[in-house]
Amino acid sequence: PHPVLREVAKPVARVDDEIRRLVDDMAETMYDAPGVGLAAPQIGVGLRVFVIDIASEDEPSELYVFINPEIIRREGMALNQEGCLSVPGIYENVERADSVTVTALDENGARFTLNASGLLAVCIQHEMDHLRGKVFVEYLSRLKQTRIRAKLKKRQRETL
Ligand code: GNR
Ligand code: NI
Repeated sequence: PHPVLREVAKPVARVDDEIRRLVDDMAETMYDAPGVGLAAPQIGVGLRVFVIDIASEDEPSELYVFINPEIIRREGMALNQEGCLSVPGIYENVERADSVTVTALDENGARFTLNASGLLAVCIQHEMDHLRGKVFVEYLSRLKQTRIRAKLKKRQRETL
């Protein structure tokens, strides 16, 4: 429920050492969680930055860094189960584009364009939502959202 998750992230003005430190910190946080993606607002930083690594445990890690990303193509529709590090333990189906093309800057400030489908496309859209202050549970019915809020509150009470 932290308000930073509802805020619209601001573009990065310059990809400098401070941004590279942020990216390192985010990658470490994502791997430690563990998660397959992490957006800057999830660690309280309101900038348009996210990292993704969808490699499975038996594969070498492959970190994608997205700075000031924009989705420039969406195609098809697919229903996928999603989770979120900011909504721990909740997994629900969300409908999204099946494949997307995204353009962004990498950690060196170089522009790249990527075609993505499958889990990578899901993650890119999930992280893009974090940058506009949206969390995946907002796609669910009011009833489900109310139940999820109650569940998280109950768990918080029990872990205090
Ligand atoms: O770790 C994560 N797993 C995941 C699974 C399905 C769809 C999206 C995700 S992203 C999530 C990490 C996260 O919360 N990123 O914002
Ligand atoms: Ni998330």
